[in-house]
Amino acid sequence: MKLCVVGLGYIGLPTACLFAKANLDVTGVDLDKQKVEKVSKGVCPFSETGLPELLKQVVESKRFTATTDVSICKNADVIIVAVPTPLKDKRMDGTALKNAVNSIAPHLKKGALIVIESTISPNTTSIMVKKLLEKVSKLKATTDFYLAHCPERAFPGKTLHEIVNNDRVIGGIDEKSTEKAVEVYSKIVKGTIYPTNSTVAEIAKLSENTYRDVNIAFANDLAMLCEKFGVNVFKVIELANKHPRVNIHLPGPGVGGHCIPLDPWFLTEEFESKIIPLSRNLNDSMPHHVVELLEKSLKGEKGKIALLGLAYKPDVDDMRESPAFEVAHLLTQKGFLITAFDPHIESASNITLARSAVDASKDALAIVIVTKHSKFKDMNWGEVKKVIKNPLIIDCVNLLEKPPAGFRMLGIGRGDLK
Ligand code: SAJ
Repeated sequence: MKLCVVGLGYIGLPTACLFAKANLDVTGVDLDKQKVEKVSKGVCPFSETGLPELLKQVVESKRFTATTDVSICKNADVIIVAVPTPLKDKRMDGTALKNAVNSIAPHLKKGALIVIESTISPNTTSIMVKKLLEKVSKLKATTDFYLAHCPERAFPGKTLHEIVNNDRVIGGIDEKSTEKAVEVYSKIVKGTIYPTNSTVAEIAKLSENTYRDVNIAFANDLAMLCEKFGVNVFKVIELANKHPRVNIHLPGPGVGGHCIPLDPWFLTEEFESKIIPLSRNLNDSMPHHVVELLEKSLKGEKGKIALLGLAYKPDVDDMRESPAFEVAHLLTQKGFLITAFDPHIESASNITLARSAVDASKDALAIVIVTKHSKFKDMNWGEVKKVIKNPLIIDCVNLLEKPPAGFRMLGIGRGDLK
């Protein structure tokens, strides 16, 4: 079985390698020449647990090759599309998806199966993609080719493990398409595969991330309530979650990443949701709350602020949509000077980086902890105390139970701290 994966990113590349490992003949296609050259030599273009070794293995065994030439799809029995679907004006930007589908369609061979893995708005598969494929290929969906949506659930840092072991929802535009897609994914997925139609699959995927965003918004709301009532929200959540059917999420400085801040908006394109915009806007307001906490303690004094953490979540080097940048932007607007330190990040555009937390804290008026990196847990606060100008910590991620010796501390949801 010949398989093409169009889009060799965080999802496409691991997926291609897993199919090659299952002994399919796999060709990866990407617009990025550099990336194709690197991948063709078995060099992984980004960090992901286990992927560099697997890529090397499948390139050496000649099960996987990469090219920029999409006409290679003419031989493919299966074509998987895993290209970005970013957000634009609170709607899905389908440009890359349309371009990918348009480039594949002229080479579509009869009987081929096309699978869209990208996260997409409801009905994208059965309307936009289907129409485009039929128009350009002159072939007819369900009689000449098969089409399905197979959303991914890969947690960055554990992508390979999750692609293989997580349950999977697969939705075709018709029964045959669903059947074909289930047959293909059974070659790499050990989790249970749940067949459905493409619209259910699209909405199920978006609902997973929207569920998370709405629950994070509730946690953030609860955090501000606990600040008012002078209690520790993390204690409240810990105890509430002792209930067998309660799973309150955690508050934070905002919601980052390339999925959670985007996917909920895909659901509101054609539907007037009440809770989705409310939750999105509440989560996006959290950087303002961080600044409020800081200004309350500094009483008008201006100067340098040390930002600890730039990544959007703990122990990754991914900064996409990270709330740390919104916090830095708001503080800069208010006349503060920002120096950041993140142990997982060497360079970041338009922000001054320090080589250590102590360096960042030199002469600082406060330290704002924005990412709960494990490496921050064994911080040498004695060293920080020696160089900081004003020993104040704003803990946005519940890194510290109580302030280190000689420091004052405030935190999101930490109404117990004065
Ligand atoms: N966050 C909170 N409070 C929480 C959990 C997370 O503030 O209780 C914040 C994080 O700090 C981060 C953001 O939300 O800034 C997103 O974090 P995340 O843990 O949801 O991570 P993602 O976006 O990397 O992964 C999500 C996952 N979706 C679900 O857990 C439902 C993952 O399984 C998906 O595969 C991924 O989105 C995706 O690709 O859709």
